Amino acid sequence: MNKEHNPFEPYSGCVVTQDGVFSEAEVGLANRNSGLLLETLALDITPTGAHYLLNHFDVPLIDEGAHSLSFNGSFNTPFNLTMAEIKALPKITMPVTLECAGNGRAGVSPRSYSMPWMYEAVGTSEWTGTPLAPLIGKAKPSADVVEISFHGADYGFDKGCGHFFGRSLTLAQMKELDVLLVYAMNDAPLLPQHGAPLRIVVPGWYGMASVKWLTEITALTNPYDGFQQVRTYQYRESDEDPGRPITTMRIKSLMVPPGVPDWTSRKRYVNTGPTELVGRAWSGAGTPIEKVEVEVSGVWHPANLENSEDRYAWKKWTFDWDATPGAHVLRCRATDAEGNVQPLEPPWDVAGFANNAVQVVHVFVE
Ligand SMILES: Nc1nc2c(c(=O)[nH]1)N[C@H]1C(S)=C(S)[C@@H](COP(=O)(O)O)O[C@H]1N2
Ligand SMILES: [Mo]
Repeated sequence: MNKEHNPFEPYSGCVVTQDGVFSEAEVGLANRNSGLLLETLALDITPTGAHYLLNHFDVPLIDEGAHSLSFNGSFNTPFNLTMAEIKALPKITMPVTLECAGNGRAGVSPRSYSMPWMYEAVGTSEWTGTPLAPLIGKAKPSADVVEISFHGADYGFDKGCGHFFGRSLTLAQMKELDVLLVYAMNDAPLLPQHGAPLRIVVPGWYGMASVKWLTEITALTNPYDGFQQVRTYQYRESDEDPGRPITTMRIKSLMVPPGVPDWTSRKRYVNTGPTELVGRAWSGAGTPIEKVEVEVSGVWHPANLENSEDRYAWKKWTFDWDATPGAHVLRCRATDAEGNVQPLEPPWDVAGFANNAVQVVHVFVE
């Protein structure tokens, strides 16, 4: 494959979308990039098969026995590690909530033409691996290094530009973040679609930072200019806006839709009487959740919030609802310890990134 050649040019710019009407290409993306089953929000840890997926290109099928990770670029003592060597390093397991920065895009109007997530691009897994910082320390970045970049084995095209998926973090961000080099998810080897045999997990950040199918870690003396770093994952007001990088997850909460669904509309049917509403709330950078509120047909009530020591995992909340007959609209809203609160309407972004507006669930009680 000639990687300089681009068969998809010229890139025609933005595609016009219609609210609530999804193109064949968008449905195709949604079929490949499955979402969390909202009923599994009742569980602390998302069953692996119900964890959302976001794969830009094709899933690389990598032979673990032949795979190695290279630390290269401006390191004073560069080296390679085989998977066996990585698995022999100090091992930790950490529950971390990952959310795609595109989560909620389908609710932003006008909708950006991309993966049309509604609420379900989030999940929490027990990630097992070894802390990355000691390995970066061992490779010794030279004095003029400003960023560390992470490269995936997956190659493809976006906006007429061919590239391997890659992301970077500054040295300062590396110090702040508990980045983990991960080879297992929920006590089992990583599945191909989640990055086998090796990925990173960047706790507290939106998912794009957690590079899968990791092949190389490079020390850079200039900021990384890879497509997935500079051409996308930027907050932008308009197409002309140069943008501001997307980093940590915004405060958000979701609920398990109560009762039973109507097959296609997903509207809910609930029996009259006591019903426990259950959900999760999470925030970026490990900022604690302060409170969760539930709105039932226009009135907000405080929910019970469970304590937990896991800084980077979502928190459980519950609310005892005495369901009265009729049609109701349920919403939930979280606030974090820094006073950030979920908006009632989607925040504007050209690409529909980081929509943390409250979830709306329609129920019919009888
Ligand atoms: N190499 C590579 N890494 C990647 C991606 C990708 O397409 N290629 N997608 C990113 C995005 S946008 C997200 S949200 C998470 C999703 O991780 P998951 O599919 O394991 O849930 O992986 C990130 N890492
Ligand atoms: Mo994502």
